[in-house]
Amino acid sequence: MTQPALPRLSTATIGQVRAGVLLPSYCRASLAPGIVHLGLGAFVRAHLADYTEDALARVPGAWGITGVSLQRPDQRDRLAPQNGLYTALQRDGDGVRARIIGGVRRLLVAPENPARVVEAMADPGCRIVSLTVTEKGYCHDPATGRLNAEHPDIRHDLEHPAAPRSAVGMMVAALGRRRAAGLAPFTVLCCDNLPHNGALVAGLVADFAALQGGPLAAWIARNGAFPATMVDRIVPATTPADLDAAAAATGLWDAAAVTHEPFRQWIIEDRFVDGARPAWHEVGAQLVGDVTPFEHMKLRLLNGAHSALAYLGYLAGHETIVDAVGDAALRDFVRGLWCEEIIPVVPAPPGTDLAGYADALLARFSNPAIRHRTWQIAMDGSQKLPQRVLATIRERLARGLPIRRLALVVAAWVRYVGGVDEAGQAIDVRDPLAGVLRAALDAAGDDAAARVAAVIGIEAVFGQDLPRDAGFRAAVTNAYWALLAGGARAAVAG
Ligand code: CS2
Repeated sequence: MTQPALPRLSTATIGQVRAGVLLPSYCRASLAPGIVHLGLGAFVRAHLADYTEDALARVPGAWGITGVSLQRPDQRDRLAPQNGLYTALQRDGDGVRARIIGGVRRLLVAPENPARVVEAMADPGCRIVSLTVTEKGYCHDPATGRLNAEHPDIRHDLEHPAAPRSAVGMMVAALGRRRAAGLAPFTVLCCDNLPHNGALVAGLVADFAALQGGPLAAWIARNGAFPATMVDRIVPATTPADLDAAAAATGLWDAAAVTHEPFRQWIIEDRFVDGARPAWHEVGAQLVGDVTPFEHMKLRLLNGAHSALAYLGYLAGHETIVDAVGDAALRDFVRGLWCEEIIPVVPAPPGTDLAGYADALLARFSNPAIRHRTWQIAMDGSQKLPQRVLATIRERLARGLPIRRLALVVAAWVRYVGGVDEAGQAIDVRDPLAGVLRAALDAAGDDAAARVAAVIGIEAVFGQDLPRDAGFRAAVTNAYWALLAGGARAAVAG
């Protein structure tokens, strides 16, 4: 996976890049930081940073990005020798387009020096703190959306407010510094796939500040801005083959390249402190008054189907989403899930035809150049299912409508977190509630109905309503039996 024969991408070598590769078209050397981004994974590098690159080319401004890794130094270690530069490789069946992105100007690793992260956010030049820390990074209870005050990182941060570990703790520490310095707050721009993500993060920040006591919570409520967003682009974890493809496209070795599909979408609630933001609206992002219909469409159709294909596809032996939708049984199942169970209870955003949206999703999932692993999407199901699948189930139950396919998705998750696949192989289950799930399943023993009841009884995921709903329990139990009896391929056809 190394290309020792090629020079490594950096400011010194960028001039050697192959013709046709897109390059930063603004003055990078004088780009001052205006955004602190928490969670420097592949997604933000192919989404917010890509839009910002376009915005800077259109309207210059102090919108450089300080990228913060909240856990490991890996991204910084890949990007720092490249002066923050990296390749975004857009791929589909028709070919490859390479772009070098230059917006990341500074790199920090929070555990190495949390005070520097707080300082970067407290700096007057910082106008936006954006986040892609994944669902579990918010330390909240997924069923209620409230701060989990017992979360070890939150407990730590309440005891050590000057050296926070959690994103929420860091933002509150920095907002406190800004208030003390007489500065306006920064806008908090959540770019994770969470329901009402702006209000959710506002609530977590408020909960945390209230636990600390003092006037900060009220100051944030009065002056802060937490716009909701809907973010969309399929960006799988980078593989060694992707790095080779990026090197082949640019002629430079890049340890931090990302691969993404051509499609991108960004809907942002137009609510920023002092209106300060890059010209994202001029480069395709839609600034709107209400993100909710877009968010419901995306979380329930795209992410809901992704999770369905992740669990059912993994159990059926498919490594990637493109493999799973290449299997006619699963493809038909997902079509049925959209048309029969999801679309009828999701209001269409203005100007959108949901059937067309679903067709476009199937085409995106079928992109042969994007190998998005079912195992990657299957991660953290306890944090994902509520907004992706359970919200639609609640809508249907309230209207007395059947939930056969949706219940099968929940049953596939129960089967998946059981930790053994249909071939008898162990599954590497990654989930912040893995211990809780394991204990529930161990206590239930081998009885299928007891295993389903144990998992769907976890209130942090299923709330108080669903565990008590006899119709829900029966539908998931029946689906689980079908999975045990004939496997995932037969169950989806049933
Ligand atoms: C995926 C998302 O990993 C997952 O859970 O469903 O990352 C998905 O690819 C993006 O939300 C697409 O915008």
